[in-house]
Formats: sequence, C-alpha cells, structure tokens
Amino acid sequence: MKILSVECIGSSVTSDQYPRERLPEVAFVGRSNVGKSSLINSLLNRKGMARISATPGKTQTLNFFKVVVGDRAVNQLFFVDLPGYGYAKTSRSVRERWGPMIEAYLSGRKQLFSVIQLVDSRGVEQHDVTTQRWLRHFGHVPIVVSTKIDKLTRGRRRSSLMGACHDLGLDSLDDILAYSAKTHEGRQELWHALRDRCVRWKHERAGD
Ligand SMILES: Nc1nc2c(ncn2[C@@H]2O[C@H](COP(=O)(O)OP(=O)(O)OP(=O)(O)O)[C@@H](O)[C@H]2O)c(=O)[nH]1
Ligand SMILES: [Mg+2]
Repeated sequence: MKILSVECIGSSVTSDQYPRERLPEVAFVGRSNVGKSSLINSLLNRKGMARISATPGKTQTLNFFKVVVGDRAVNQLFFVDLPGYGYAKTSRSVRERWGPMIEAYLSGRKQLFSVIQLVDSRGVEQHDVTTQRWLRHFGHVPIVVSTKIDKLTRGRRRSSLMGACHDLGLDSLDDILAYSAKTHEGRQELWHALRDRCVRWKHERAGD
C-alpha cells in the first residue's frame, strides 16, 4: 500500500474528544508492550509516528492518525492506537480510566470498521482470550496478528501460531497473521486484509 500522508490528529480520553471528521477507523488492541505502536509505524512506513517504548504503558490515551493512501477504494482512514491492557505497574487511577475509555470506544464507535487484535507470538495469555470474546460480543471479528515473529525460529513458528489459534478459538491458521515490525514481514498481507474489510464496510454503508 502506498502511504501518501500521515498526520497525528490528537489524543482522546472521552468521546467528545474523538475527531469530528467521519472516516473509516481501524483500532489496534492488545496487551501492553505487545507491539501496537510498532505495528502502526511499520504499516505506515514511519519510524516515530506512534510512540514506542521498551517500558510497558507508554500509550495512555486513544491516539488518532489520519492516513491517506494511494488506493482510491480506501483513500482516507484513521488508525487508532489504544493503550495496552493488563499492565499491573501502571498507577491505579490511570488503570481505572483505561478500561472505560477503551470499552466506550470499542463498543460505541460507529465508523470502526475493523479491530486488529495483537497477541505476542511467544504466548497467548488469559487476558487475550477474554479480549477476543469481548470483541466478538460487541460484534467485532478482529483480525488477529501474532507479533514479534522475528523472535521465533522457523521451527517454533508453526506451533506458536497453532497454539494461539487454539487458545483464541479461531477456526484455522488462515485466521491469524504473523507479523514483524522489525522486518515488516506480514505488512502486505495485513494491508490486503484491511483494504478488503474497508471496501466491504463502505459498500455495506452505501446501501443504508
Ligand atoms: N523484535 C521485535 N520487537 C518488537 C516488535 N514489535 C515491537 N517490538 C518491541 O516491543 C516493545 C514494545 O513495543 P510498542 O510498540 O511500544 O508496544 P505497545 O503495544 O504499543 O505498548 P503500550 O503502548 O505500552 O501498550 C518495544 O521495545 C519494541 O521495539 C517486533 O515485531 N519485533
Ligand atoms: Mg503503544
């Protein structure tokens, strides 16, 4: 996918702070440090667009990026970088704000056409399983991405992906995409999946 421009539109905590402009949105969900911000930068071909940190809990607000792509069927969309869940060391007041903030967005945002759920290729945790169920409950069938795949040997890859499929209750290996923000492996496939969903979503809405 050719990226024509990327602009950080701002950070939001409550719904009145979401961008006014109505564009299709895709949100990145996953536990803290799983690589959400890195995946966004990799997809957008921009190094420092979303803030990356070795310390979990870096992203603390909903961050909206307006993306213009050289594909007329998609054209413009928002990428939404969400704070990670499950980071125990974050202060309690911050944690208490996170849950409702993420839930309100994921359960209520009309123009959210797709959710990308990130899981670490080195192991799925209970929280990931709960999140998968929760997303489905709200009508989102997430695109599941197994991150940091460069950290696994070729031999361990398949068993890791099969384990994640099993734990998350996915039908087959086709339902999970291996990704490395380091080598950009998986970039084309993920854009392909996103484009497909975006086009379908626009088509369905046009009939409303
Ligand atoms: N080797 C490797 N490291 C990665 C990859 N993706 C992310 N990382 C590293 O993992 C750490 C966390 O990455 P972030 O992108 O900040 O993770 P996040 O999910 O946005 O974290 P929070 O904002 O805290 O929720 C950083 O040190 C990244 O460099 C990857 O594909 N391969
Ligand atoms: Mg982040």
